[in-house]
Amino acid sequence: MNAPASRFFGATEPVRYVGPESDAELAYHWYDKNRVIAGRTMAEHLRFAVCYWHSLCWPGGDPFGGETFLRPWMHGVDPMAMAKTKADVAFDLFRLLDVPFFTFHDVDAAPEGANLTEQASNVSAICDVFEAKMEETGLKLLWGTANLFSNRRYMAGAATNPDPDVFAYAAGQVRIALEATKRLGGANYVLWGGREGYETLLNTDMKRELDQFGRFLAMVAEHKHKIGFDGPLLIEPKPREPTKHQYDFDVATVYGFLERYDLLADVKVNIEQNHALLAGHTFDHEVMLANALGIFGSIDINRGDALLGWDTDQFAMDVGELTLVLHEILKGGGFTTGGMNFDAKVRRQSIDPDDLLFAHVGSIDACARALINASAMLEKGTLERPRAERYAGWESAEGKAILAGERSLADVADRAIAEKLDPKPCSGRQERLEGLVMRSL
Ligand code: XLS
Ligand code: NI
Ligand code: NI
Repeated sequence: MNAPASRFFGATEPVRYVGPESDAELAYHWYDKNRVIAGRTMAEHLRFAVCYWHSLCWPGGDPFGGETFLRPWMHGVDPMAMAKTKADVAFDLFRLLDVPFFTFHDVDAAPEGANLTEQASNVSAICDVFEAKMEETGLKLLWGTANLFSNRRYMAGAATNPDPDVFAYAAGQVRIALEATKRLGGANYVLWGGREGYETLLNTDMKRELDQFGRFLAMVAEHKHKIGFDGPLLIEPKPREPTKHQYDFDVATVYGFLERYDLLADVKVNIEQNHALLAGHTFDHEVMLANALGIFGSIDINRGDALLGWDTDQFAMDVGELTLVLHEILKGGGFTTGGMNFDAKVRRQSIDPDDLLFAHVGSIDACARALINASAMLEKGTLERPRAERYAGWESAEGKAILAGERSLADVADRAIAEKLDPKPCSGRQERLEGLVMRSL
């Protein structure tokens, strides 16, 4: 079983930190995992995870053409043997990248069962394999999840399906995946509702579907407590694709949903860059809002393409964007159970095995540079000082009294009259702030 893994990648030694001056190509120039920044090592801050699905399961197809990668473990006759070979290659990838975590869907890792009994036994067999490899390497699971969107039974949704039997099948799959995540010591459990939405309102009862979705999540939360899984459940907002409209549209929508169905104690969000863009937001907008609402959990790190309107899941390389995101994450106290999961895939022409290594290494370095920048910005107060100045009035006794509920509308209005208030507008200083950020990169 080990032979194919060691032969898949050209590189044999784990990628190492060489410093920014070095010309070595397959090396970390910024990610120095043991370097301490603001009290934590870079590895502890960034908590990188490699995902199974895009890196090990995606064949390189697009709507106009099929497989380009021809991964050896995807071409065989015995699905369990193929899954084991895939696990060998996966753990070799994790070793070469020297990252602390991985993530997977049930069906990425194990052959999909023809029924739930077979599903449970396949997942359990792969958990045996993972358990041994995790023990041997010290690798950890950032999160597990169930794929409730690829199989045709889920074409009209999983929890939001018009058929309660599909809801039940989804419950069965989530129970297996949640228990596997607990068994492997996973830090979180993710639910991305890829088909929890609609294609047309003509056949849709939205109120009913939302109630089903709320009930499903409440059942997952109940089960999480029942089995003693400590990590949070994470919903991954995305506005559309594959459906025309998904109920977990963006952070704001998810917050309203969690509040309505009384799920705020158990559920947070896993925010993804490309999903933020599809929702018409920036990545840092979604992180800032999740922090403001107290539901920030984790990050799926990738990027979209300015000219393509879908979830292209490219490797994130934009240090400027990542700096602003890490600035918000650090400001909120950093990751607790969450981390940065590479929900990203190489382009379909990147057919060399080592392209997978270069992709992760480049993006890891981009995140590391962003962390260094963001931490320095926070320390200097690059954005925090002007922000504090901008809102200084609210720190006055009167400002605080208004917010504390000690003034009525009439009180406030009367003061405006009595003091003949004539507030002077002040500059928003956008370009000045943009210059400060640019100089921090
Ligand atoms: C799809 C999602 C998916 C989730 C896990 O767009 O990003 O990959 O992260 O189901
Ligand atoms: Ni994702
Ligand atoms: Ni996505």
